[in-house]
Amino acid sequence: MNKINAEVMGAKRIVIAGHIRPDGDCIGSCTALYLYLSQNMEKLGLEKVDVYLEPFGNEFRILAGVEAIRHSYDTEETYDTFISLDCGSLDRLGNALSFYNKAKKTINIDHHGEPCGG
Ligand SMILES: [Mn+2]
Repeated sequence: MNKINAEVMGAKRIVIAGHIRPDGDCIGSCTALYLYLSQNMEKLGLEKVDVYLEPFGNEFRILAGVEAIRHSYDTEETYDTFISLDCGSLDRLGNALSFYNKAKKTINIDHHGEPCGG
């Protein structure tokens, strides 16, 4: 978490996104980071934190924080810092690519060694 704190230093508006057709590790990692950041906004100096993913099955609704996930992409919105989780390549960001393109800083946290389908 110290690494995360250092990386988001100076960020005001953060958007979190994962890969298209999100699966459990994508949804779980996005909600975990969202919960951490949104619960420490004052400490981290943040003004806004949003998380976007494509729609997913109800079986994932048991995960903490899923209610915060936005499915309707407001592409007019801009964020200074973009964080992608569980997404090995830009072509798997889907509609979140517009946030990536407009962000001043982009951070990728992923367990895939190279772009793949997991
Ligand atoms: Mn995945």
